[in-house]
Amino acid sequence: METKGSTLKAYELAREYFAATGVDVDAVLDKLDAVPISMHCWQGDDVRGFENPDQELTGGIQVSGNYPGRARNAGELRADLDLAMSLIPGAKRLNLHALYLEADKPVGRDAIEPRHFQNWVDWAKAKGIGLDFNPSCFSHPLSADGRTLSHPDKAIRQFWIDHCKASRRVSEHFGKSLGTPSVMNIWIPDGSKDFPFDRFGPRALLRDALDAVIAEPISQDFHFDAVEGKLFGIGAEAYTVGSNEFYLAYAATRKVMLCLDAGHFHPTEEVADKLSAALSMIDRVLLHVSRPMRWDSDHVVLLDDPTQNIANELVRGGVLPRVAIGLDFFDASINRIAAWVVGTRNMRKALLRAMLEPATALKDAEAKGDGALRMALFEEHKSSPWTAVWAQYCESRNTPAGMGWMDTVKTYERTVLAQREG
Ligand code: RNT
Ligand code: ZN
Repeated sequence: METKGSTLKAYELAREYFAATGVDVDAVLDKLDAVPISMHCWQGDDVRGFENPDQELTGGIQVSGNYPGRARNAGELRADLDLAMSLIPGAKRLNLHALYLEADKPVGRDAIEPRHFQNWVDWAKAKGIGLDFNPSCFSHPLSADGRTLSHPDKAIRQFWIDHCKASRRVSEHFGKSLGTPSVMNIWIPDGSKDFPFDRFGPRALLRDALDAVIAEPISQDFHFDAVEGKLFGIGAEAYTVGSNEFYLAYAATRKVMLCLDAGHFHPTEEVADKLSAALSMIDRVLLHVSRPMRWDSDHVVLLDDPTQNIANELVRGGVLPRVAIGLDFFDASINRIAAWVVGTRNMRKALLRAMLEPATALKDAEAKGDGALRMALFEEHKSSPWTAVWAQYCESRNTPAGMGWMDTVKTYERTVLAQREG
């Protein structure tokens, strides 16, 4: 795609504007482009996967909507991802769940192997992107009690331990095959609807189960373990075994990554403030960038304050090398590819705006205790010509700036997605 003359002109003016605040825009764009964002496969098919088409989604998470065009198999999902990724500038990864295996006959979750994901690895290799992974501890008969790694029955607990161990081998294989470590995130739905008598017992079981899962060392050249806490789930309102405090302490003592999902806290809490807290003592964090709305933790990411605040912290704190950016939303009420494109582009827009901040002036104002100046600088930055930089960035990376990408999605909807009914 040629950069349009008007885009270039606006960019040059913007570059001057930012240069005057001490920001080198060309350098920013190179830096921005290299930050990987891990897109989650599960937006494309409503978290169903290919293990068992009849298995309903469980685990206290819910997808609402039945917009036509859901990907029904791995081929369709990869085609949809190809399209979405072509409309999103910058480095990307794909985050897979164990549910997205491809096998001729049913495979127990405790028996999944790297070969069941080889098509994904080949696809990722051809695209030059990395893969991340997740054991799937939900949507399964053995998770029906609402307990997995903390299940009181030793045999069921062991099944989920074995699933997580098998998942680590898949994750390691991703890292070895693609030359970039896979981040494997463990999220479990364990909890209870009403007040439990015993809150200690299940957490002791979970701690020991996780210790068993990560017992075998795997090189960080290939694989990282991450653990994701949560405040509550649907049907698990009173108690979540894997709460944020539980995993914060777990990650700090076991030296694994802490996963912070933007939708997993009390409504007025923001993940942005937790980054500097966690990263003061923990080496690495995984983000699930998402948007909570009432009871739902997984609306499509907007360019809203919570998202911007996260990006600001990553850039201001210089912690991008220690934070893996993943997305976690699922909306089945709109075109699913558009959901990916909007959410992923928004995360990158937020990073761009953060990188364009007048950091020197802000630091200076803060050091001098000049609160009014700091506030004015923050506010001025909101109406800075960052959109001109974004447009030039998109066009220089062969992705449409502005609304241009929507035509492509609409055409694909008409010619491909609409044929998928039935
Ligand atoms: C659930 C967690 C978890 C899942 C995905 C499918 O509340 O956020 O990350 O959304 O693993
Ligand atoms: Zn999540």
